[in-house]
Amino acid sequence: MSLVFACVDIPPEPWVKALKKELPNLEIEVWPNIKNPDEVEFALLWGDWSADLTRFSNLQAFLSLGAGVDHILALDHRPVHIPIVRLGDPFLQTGMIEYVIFNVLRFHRNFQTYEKQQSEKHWIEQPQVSPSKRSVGLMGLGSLGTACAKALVNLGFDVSGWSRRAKKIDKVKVFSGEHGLNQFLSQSEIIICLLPLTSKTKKILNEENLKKLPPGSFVINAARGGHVVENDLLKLLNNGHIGGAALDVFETEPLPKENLLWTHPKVTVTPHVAALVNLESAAKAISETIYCSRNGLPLQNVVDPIEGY
Ligand code: NDP
Ligand code: OXD
Repeated sequence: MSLVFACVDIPPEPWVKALKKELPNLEIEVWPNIKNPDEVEFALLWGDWSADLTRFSNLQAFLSLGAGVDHILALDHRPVHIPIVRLGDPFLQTGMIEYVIFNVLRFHRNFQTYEKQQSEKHWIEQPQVSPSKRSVGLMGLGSLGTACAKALVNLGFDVSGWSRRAKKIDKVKVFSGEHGLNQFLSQSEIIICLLPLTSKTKKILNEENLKKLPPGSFVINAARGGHVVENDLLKLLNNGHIGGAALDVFETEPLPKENLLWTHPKVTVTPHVAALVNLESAAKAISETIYCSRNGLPLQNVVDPIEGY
């Protein structure tokens, strides 16, 4: 029985080595060189991969090499009874907290303005607002959103969050459901998107919703490019309603050279690196899932295929 490694644009060798270290007896095949499709129990997937899934008659689980599973849910003719397991690696939280705090502080302390001033050799003091007077809103309060919300609370920010179901997080104002969205948006000066990409969250940051933010607000998207309608965002950046954006993910990745976001003075672009997957801890998490599956133990981080996350 084996695992097939099918992660687009990711060199397989280090992963094969790291997984073998955890599970020495695991047979690993690297896509597309599959000797025995009938032997494949686990498919470890990332990126825009496609295959005739009927070849894998003994598949036990789809494993994502990331926290997101939109790439797996999008597979043609995916057998719906086979569980999808997202990567539940605490290391992802560390990276995401760093990315979010860095960008929130950059907007909060006017570094976008200071960078412009430096390019023009202008010595102008900008006002300093107390973090308790700066409202920061997390769209998505799952494993990453909650970790970031707590880190922002610790820095003294006025933190709120929006999730599907109501929940309690100390010192965080939680809004939920579709009715909570308007209220959440209307009071968030910096929003951070950490939602999964599902049929309900796709294009959620469109002109209509972005206009609900207070004038001059900032947008941070570290979730998926499909959450933001890029042309709508550009329009609102250009008319000043949105004061700046930090974007880690895009409708098309890599971001095409001609995309206006690359050179927009109010946009910072990073190449989908907010929280990089760590080889060692991810290999441990994946191996644990394989161990549980093989031993009839309950799987953690299984995705609800109806909700899409
Ligand atoms: P989780 O599944 O743990 O959390 C998802 C959150 O979104 C939950 O709070 C959930 O609500 C909320 N949510 C889902 N659907 C809706 C909806 N329709 N309305 C309101 N809230 C909704 O995900 P993670 O925190 O682990 O990850 C979030 C995303 O971050 C990933 O899906 C991935 O796309 C992205 N990511 C990006 C990385 C990068 O490097 N740029 C790295 C890792 C992840 P509830 O709590 O009620 O269920
Ligand atoms: C993920 C990602 O989903 O890297 O883990 O985007």
